[in-house]
Amino acid sequence: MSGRFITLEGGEGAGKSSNLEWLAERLRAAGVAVTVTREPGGTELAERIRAVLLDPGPEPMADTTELLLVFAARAQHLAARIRPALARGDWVLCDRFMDATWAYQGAGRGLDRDAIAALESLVLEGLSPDRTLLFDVPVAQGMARAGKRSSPDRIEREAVAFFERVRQCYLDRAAAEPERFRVIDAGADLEAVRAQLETHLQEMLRWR
Ligand code: Z5A
Repeated sequence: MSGRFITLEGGEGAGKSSNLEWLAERLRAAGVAVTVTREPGGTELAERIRAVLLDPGPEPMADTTELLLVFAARAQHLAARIRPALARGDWVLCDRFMDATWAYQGAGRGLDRDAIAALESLVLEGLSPDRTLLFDVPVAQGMARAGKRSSPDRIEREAVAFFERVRQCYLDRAAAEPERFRVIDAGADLEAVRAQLETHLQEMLRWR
């Protein structure tokens, strides 16, 4: 695969979506072919799985169902969108990926690590992002930002302690893989966040 795989991660209201298109435009301006996508979702079928995952619905979703749906959406996304884009040389910018599963289903829900690792191996077949930009924001600040929007989805309804575990897991993963992760102080204002992103962008452009 000749492309590059860049993922954006972080908790609620960290600013991933607000900066995804900005990052894509900066890369395009530098002459890079970019595919912008997200998880769960990114293809027509995977977006339908996303809708099921996030719908609060009348029936409580079992944690294992949630885990399998996340991976079902990811398998489709990899096959139909991510791998073809990487094969043609695109840089893929993806709003959330595998680290989110470790953070939300692993740390948040407390699901079995061996089960997650087995599914990761089955679905990813060794693929790993070249770079992960972790938008780190204190939970209360992120929730306050996200809370200004429409009604919360099924996962957004979780308690603060759940999101604290999610944040800590992300930070632990970043500390364990410093060559892949770049941590952004996402609690800063948008201008300051973009100044940090610009530094990381220039570093990535040196890959070419
Ligand atoms: N999920 C999972 O459980 N397991 C998995 O494996 C995967 C996902 C892949 C959907 O993700 C859910 O799927 C997610 C985890 C789960 N659920 N939760 N919770 P999503 O990415 O679609 O949902 P999200 O993380 O909740 O998105 P978000 O809250 O929109 O976060 P964001 O994209 O990082 O934030 P934003 O939309 O860019 O910004 C939020 C608001 O803050 C908005 O009004 C902005 O204008 C404002 N904002 C952004 N940056 C700033 C700064 N710097 N200053 C001030 N205000 C700002």
